[in-house]
Amino acid sequence: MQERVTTFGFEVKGEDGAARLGALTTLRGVVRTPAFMPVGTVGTVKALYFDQVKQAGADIVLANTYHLMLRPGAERVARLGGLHTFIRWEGPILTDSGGFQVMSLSKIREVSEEGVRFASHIDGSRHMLTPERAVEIQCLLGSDIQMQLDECIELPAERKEAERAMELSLRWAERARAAFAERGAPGQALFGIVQGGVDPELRRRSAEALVGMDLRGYAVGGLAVGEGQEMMLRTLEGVLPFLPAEKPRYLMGVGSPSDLIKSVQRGVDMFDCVLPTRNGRHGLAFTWNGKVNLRNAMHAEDSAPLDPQSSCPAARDYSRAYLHHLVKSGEYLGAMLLSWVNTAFYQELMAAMRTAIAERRFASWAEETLARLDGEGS
Ligand code: PRF
Repeated sequence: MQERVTTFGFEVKGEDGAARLGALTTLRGVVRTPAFMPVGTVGTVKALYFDQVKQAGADIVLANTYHLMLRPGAERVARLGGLHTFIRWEGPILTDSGGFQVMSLSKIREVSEEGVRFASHIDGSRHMLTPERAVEIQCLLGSDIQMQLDECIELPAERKEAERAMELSLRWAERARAAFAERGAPGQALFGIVQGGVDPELRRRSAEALVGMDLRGYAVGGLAVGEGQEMMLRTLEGVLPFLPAEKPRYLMGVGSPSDLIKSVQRGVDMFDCVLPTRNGRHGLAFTWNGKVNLRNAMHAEDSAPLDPQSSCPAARDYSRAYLHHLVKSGEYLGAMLLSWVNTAFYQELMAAMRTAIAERRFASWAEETLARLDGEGS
């Protein structure tokens, strides 16, 4: 009989330069890293069955505290057996804390020491999210990895403003840690989030303080918010040396294939992003030869598939002409097939990175792949 895993763990199994090959162990299964988490904001990876998400190779999905607390409500999900049962995904789930989504979705919001008060983008109802309530909601949902409540500011920002939000996020991390120590189930994990804008000194202070709290993993937040890839990578390079090698590192809300490759090369282990599914719904496909815009008339009579070598039936068996027709007609199936193509491509990309790290040829693989993907314009 297999031994039951009761604790959360992370193991670095191989390294190539700063890139790491690892395994994150949760109660609900092992996550191979570097990992890309498809985004299942409201409990669905849009336009896909979870069977497809699993078959594409995803070990873990992300869901959002903000959306689920508003609808259908965390207490209701708990009464229905928790999020895994409700959505029928048996693997690990990471939930974001809501701080970022309040900032990007709710037009009426007020940040105070206590937390963030906001009006729902759905019906205008008023809600309060505190670090403690964010932990409580994530416990009710039953996610395997929880994120602390943080404040992600818009860039560009004044240093003073970045410092205020970073320090507030640290005080919220401490409150989240205390709440999680009381409520968190064995086997669950709470991650801290490094903030501090693009200021290396603020980032270092944020990272060091969080590391002092001895959390299970560390995320880098506040990036990919308009600063550009070069600045994002420079900021990342300034943060990662202050994070412990033996803990997982998660870059939130990133990114394009080239963002992923360059961030893995710098030592990131986990990612999430709406790009593959959102682009899929908008008629854009990711392939090993770059991005393909299926709205383009050049595909109207092209009977070739997107990628005859792909592991994904949608990329391998359907003509570009048919995909073009579906997208032009605004058909649901167009969104479904392209979300599938892109979700599978992102997983193929992560698998290729893991192989390249294991075989210690990441640098040459990255150079070749980035040249090949260059058509994507990221
Ligand atoms: N904080 C949280 N979630 C996030 C971000 C953040 O800064 C980002 C920024 N790219 C995406 N998702 N909690």
